[in-house]
Amino acid sequence: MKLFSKRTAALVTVAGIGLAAAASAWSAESLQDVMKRRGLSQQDLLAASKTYVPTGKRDDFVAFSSGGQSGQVIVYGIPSMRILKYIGVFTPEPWQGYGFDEESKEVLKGGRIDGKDITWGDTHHPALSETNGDYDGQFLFINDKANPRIAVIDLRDFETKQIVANPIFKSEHGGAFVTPNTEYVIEAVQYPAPFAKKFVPLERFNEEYRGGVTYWKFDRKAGKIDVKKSFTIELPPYSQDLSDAGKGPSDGWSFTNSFCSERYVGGIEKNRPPYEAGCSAKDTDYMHVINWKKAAELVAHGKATKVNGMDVISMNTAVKEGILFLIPEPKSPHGVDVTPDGKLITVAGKLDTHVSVYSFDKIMAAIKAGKFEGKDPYGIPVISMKDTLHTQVQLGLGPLHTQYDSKPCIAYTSMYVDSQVAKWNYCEGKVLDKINIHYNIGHLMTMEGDSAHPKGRYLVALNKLAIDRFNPVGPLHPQNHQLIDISGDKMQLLYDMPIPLGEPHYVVAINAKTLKPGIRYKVGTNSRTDKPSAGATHAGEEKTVKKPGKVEVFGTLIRSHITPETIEVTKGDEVTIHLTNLERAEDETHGFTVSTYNVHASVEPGKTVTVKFKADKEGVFPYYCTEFCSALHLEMEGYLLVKPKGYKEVKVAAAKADYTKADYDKQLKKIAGTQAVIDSVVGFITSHNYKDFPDVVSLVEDATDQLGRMKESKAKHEEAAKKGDWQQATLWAEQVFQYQVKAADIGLRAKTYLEEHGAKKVGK
Ligand code: K7E
Ligand code: CUA
Repeated sequence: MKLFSKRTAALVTVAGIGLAAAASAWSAESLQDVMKRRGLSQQDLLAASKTYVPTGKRDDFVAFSSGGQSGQVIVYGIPSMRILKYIGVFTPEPWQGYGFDEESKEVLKGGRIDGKDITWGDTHHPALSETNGDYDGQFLFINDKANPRIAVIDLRDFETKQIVANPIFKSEHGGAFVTPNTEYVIEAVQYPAPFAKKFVPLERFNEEYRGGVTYWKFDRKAGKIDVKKSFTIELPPYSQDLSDAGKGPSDGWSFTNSFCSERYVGGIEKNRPPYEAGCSAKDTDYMHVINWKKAAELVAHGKATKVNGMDVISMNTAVKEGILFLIPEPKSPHGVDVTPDGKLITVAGKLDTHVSVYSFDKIMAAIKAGKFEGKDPYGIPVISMKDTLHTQVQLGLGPLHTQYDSKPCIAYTSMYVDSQVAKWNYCEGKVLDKINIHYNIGHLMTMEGDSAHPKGRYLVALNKLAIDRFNPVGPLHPQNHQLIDISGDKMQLLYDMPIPLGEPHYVVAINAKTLKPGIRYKVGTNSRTDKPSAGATHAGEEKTVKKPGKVEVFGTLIRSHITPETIEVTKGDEVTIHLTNLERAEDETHGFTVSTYNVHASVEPGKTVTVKFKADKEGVFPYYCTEFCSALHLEMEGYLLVKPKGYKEVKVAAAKADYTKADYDKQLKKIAGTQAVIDSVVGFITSHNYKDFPDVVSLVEDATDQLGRMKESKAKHEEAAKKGDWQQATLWAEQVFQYQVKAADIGLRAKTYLEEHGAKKVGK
């Protein structure tokens, strides 16, 4: 009873004071006043209204950005640019317990290279899974450039499920890119190196250093990359760069850029001109054109050789079988982007002012006719640029990447040196508009802009430098993602978003409605494998199993209680604690830590998590829930007692508090009062059409569950009262009250929801 009168009173007071104080400032200040006070223009206001998402409303698109060197993925909404989540991928992420619980440690183990943990990642290119060339919202892939790895994230729970390390590459850049039905995830080498794990002198660069493209087979059903069915095509030691898969008419083919096809080896220490000079000497590099469908067949027919366990198709075989071709492309290209209809391929040369648009039909015609201008030093046929070009358009300085609009023939290209985005028409080869970027744009991204059906509307510029855009925070600046409205003829800059996690190379955005993430796991799920956890524990089945040198706890978490409340072990024991979150309620996550043992877990509703450590120091170690989950969150606690070896139990009289019948009676009054409030809330809910609101239905289930737990405690306090044990009676009565509080809390949330969503009274 107290609780509610207090709460309601507090609400009234807060609102009252707020209104009184704000009345003058709030109601008297007009939009014009605010504009004047804050120095805002009409243009600013327009931009603000295009990005503002009112409380309770959601964004239209969800973006997945690489988190750069953090090894994470940043999730944010568009147009609000509100950050929604950081997903731990290649590196530990404490909040989510990623890299702290045993389940996620297993995932990170997949990213070990030569047996060593790598605790950072140079994440570059996120890619969403596709069905028929369109984003299907099921999976996200991302690569690590420095340590050639690819990660798989399941978008049902936004968790990383798998990391695979490339066994033959020493670095990679062009990943992750998917084929139109996510048959493969493409990963290309950046810096050529010997495939074998051995020393080869730089003097043998041309002969023994190699580039390549790996096609990682994705098993959609398993939600995992199938390493055994993956393969690599050996390529010349040109620095392969980005890739894109063909779609529609070009499905089955993929395109990979390169730079430094000069095969230049620097070494100013030996008086040789530096890499950057030697690697950009020629006017052209090569685009690799690969028939991956046929390559997969060749592998199936045993035409590949195993290198470090990976199936590799040699250049010789690739040439002989007609699956590999080269086309010159302008100087040091960066992006290669297939148009939504799959007919054209746009390449931007960093050191050329043009974008070059190649025609897939023309490429195929040249191949069919056997019309080549020559061969490269490795015998790969070279198709001439002029035989395959659809058009070239002069855009400006430092063109890098291209994305497409929902409007036909419209493309956007980033220009690093000019710090601009160019809007142009690739069918007619015309520049339409340019906008300034702050500063030095790298990638750019339109909504679903590399899919078969781009959604247009917004463009995000990913800028390499922010310089003067934000409040200074020292020499290391935030990164700047700029949101641009592309719905009209002229591009309009809407918003600067500082990203405090660098360097976010690339981002993909999907229609928010396509994503269907869950809100809870089936009770007892190991979220990383998607299978029932061996540590899964249901209510009432909690136990501690002791074996020599080992203690294994099967525990549960539910507001506001950790079972067990005491864990007793002996110094030197290996302690394994499985925790199952029994909550069904949305957003009722519990955390778990044991003081000073570097243990942390995040246990979302239904999940089972395992932490493991050696109790190598004796003492008393509180453990507790690390998420503010309920009014009694702080009381969600327990003790790990690590006893010295050979410790003899001594009987210590338990401290006894004094309770009287009066205390017990007070409790009963409190319970009765609270029950009255619960009844009124229940009355409100059941007199409305709450069943039409799934969110409320799950709240009601949760509240009923809490009330159901009351029975046992009630029986206990009544039993104790009969015996005149007022301590037991008073405390078990308190427990009943705690269940009431939780039920009431949920009930009130449901009531508020119904009021805010216009629930209707049902027939009486
Ligand atoms: Cu995608 Cu430089 Cu890694 Cu372009 S990259 S900017
Ligand atoms: Cu559970 Cu705090």
